[in-house]
Amino acid sequence: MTAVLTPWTREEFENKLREKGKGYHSHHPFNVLMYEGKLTREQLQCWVANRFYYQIGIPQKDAAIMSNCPDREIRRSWILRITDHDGDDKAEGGIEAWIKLGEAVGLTREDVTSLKFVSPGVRFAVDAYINFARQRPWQESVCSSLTELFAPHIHQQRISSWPEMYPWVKEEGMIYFKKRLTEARRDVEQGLAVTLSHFGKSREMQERALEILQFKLNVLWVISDSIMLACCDVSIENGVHYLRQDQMK
Ligand code: AHQ
Repeated sequence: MTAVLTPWTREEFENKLREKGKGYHSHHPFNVLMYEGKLTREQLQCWVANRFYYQIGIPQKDAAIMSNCPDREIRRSWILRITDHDGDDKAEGGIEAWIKLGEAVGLTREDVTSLKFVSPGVRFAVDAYINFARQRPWQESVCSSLTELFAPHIHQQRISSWPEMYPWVKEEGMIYFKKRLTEARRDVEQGLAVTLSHFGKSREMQERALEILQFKLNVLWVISDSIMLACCDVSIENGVHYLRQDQMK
């Protein structure tokens, strides 16, 4: 007979979720190189062009969650995430801000919006995230968005390190990261409340929540793996990465 495990308290459960931050993509070697100022102009362009595919996937993912969610109260607040990215008649939105980031690092609007630089691995990982949201119960998709527990830190890292490490990036490129600092915190408040109550009912459900969060951490990690492969030659000599010139201008 399998032992029935007692559920963690709400606080223990939240701590277990937060402990998964050690697998967040801020620890990925590519993001460490970025933070240390070791990326070339072309490698930063490669990252921006590839990450655009994730950015345009977010509102589709959130619309999938909305379509699966019968709870009007949840939908009333979740819909903000879509306009945060798509914009509305008052604000241009995060997708436009990301295109501006592309122009700030020296790409053209077409370089970004054409998706011509997006690697197969990035497409695969982002599509897996959107399909997860389409197929799984909406509470599971809410839980998967909780990688944003760790996002304010990585946005702040960029805001504070890029001007010094990449002084050639135009100031307006930082608008996106500044915007996400407040939006991510608001998102997490709602996501955490749903996750802690829905998955807090049994130890089995709590373990499922950790599994879901690990899936999304894997999505972000594979995005960085694919970007690193796309813009750095894998033949690393004495720790130096070489860029394949055919990929970027
Ligand atoms: O710009 C990001 C964003 O809008 C979101 C929404 C949220 C989700 O619903 O999964 N996650 C997320 C993230 C964004 N930026 C990433 C980054 O490193 O710039 C971090 C990412 C996340 O932590 O999931």
